[in-house]
Amino acid sequence: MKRLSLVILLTLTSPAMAAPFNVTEAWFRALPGNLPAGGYFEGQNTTKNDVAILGAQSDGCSTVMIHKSSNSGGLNKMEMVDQVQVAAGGRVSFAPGGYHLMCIRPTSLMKIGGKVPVVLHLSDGTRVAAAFAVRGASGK
Ligand SMILES: [Cu+2]
Repeated sequence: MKRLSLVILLTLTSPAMAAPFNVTEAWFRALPGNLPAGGYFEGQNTTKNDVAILGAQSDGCSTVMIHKSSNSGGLNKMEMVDQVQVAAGGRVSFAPGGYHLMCIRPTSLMKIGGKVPVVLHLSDGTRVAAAFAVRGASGK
């Protein structure tokens, strides 16, 4: 009986549950003029279910698309992606040279040194909000 109450106590005092989908190291690469800004982050699916990232929206962009960069035969190309699967307990990396958010026609919110809010749309209906730091062309 004593052991049981100890277990209950430990459960009650465990740290707050992590968000079902964690977004960290989020940033945009802002380019001069109205050029599209690439958005990068590390995502972690902490649930026991597979999910997919279906899209995103941001007040910092007229439109946000999901792109994937690749290099074949020395040729860099970029294509639109419908969704990005993230397995249960898995991670996904949006990084230069691979998956990225493409912020089309950035708004005046996209200022180097500032932050831009982004909402990711997941296949389970979840909306994940994250603040993306705005960096310059060098990624700094
Ligand atoms: Cu792109």
